[in-house]
Amino acid sequence: MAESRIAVIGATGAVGAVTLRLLRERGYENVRAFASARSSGKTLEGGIVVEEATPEALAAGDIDLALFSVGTSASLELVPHVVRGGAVAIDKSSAYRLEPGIPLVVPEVNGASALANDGIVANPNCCTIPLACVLKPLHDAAGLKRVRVSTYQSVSGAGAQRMEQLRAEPQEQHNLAMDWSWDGDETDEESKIRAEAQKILELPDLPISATTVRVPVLVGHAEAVWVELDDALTAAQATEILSRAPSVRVVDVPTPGDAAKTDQVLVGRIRPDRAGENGLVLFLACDNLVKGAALNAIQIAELMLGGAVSDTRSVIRQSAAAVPPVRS
Ligand code: 2RA
Repeated sequence: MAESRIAVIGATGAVGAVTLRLLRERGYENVRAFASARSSGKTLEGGIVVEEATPEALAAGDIDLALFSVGTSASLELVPHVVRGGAVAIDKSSAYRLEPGIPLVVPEVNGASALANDGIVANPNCCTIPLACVLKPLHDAAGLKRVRVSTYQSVSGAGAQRMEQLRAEPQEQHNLAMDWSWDGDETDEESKIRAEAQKILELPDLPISATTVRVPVLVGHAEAVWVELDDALTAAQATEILSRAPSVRVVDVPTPGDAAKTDQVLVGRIRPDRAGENGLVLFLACDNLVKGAALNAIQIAELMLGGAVSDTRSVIRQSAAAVPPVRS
């Protein structure tokens, strides 16, 4: 596993830096860092020198797994080139998440789907990942009928620069924000959470309504979640189910501060929803840079490295010509 040739693209961003740290901690040695021309030549922690992420460099054929944490337009431009070079791309942007035939993967929920890829696996939104980890075991136990979610998202979700801005900002100026693009009368973050959760859970008709809010917290996204179930579950039963769920830890009061730098989704405040039938309310918190982004990508990579990397790569070679077209 350690000899696999791994590239981190977007290495100088908030998620890229965490990806490199986690790869180092997990013993990967053959790791390269790519970023824009502006950061090329910079030496990062661990002594890795940043290379420029050009189409030619990525297509050179000396990368097995490419972990992308760049914006959507950069992913659309660069991912096809690394795939052309024979690598599997695990992409954190929203470029490919909802493309039919491209797996959108939370390993604890639908990990097997990662192996059926044509060279691209999409890494979900940082709110969708913890939500899916919590919804899946509840669905398996009692059937999900309806989900409502309200998020409290830290500024690190908007990038390293926004973290610096928050650090420099006078406390009196701290405020909430809804700093996403509009998708009709929702933010695109709200519509992403719905569409991605439906795809990952393979429940295309599950009604999901989200309200997304940015809060003046550096790291860690939190979510209040209201679920309506087909069959009744008591809060105690739900607690028991969630305490056995992979990557989930039940605590009394989940907070971003407690979730920061941990690998798990913290879930708590599990109680009946007094406003609904067969309803439960819960609160979760997760490090959006770790399980919400970098760790989830590495876990997807490890599914391939531990499973069928040779099968996967042969699928890639056969289908290199079928890489989705670059959208402008
Ligand atoms: C956010 N979901 O927190 C995004 C991460 N890019 O805004």
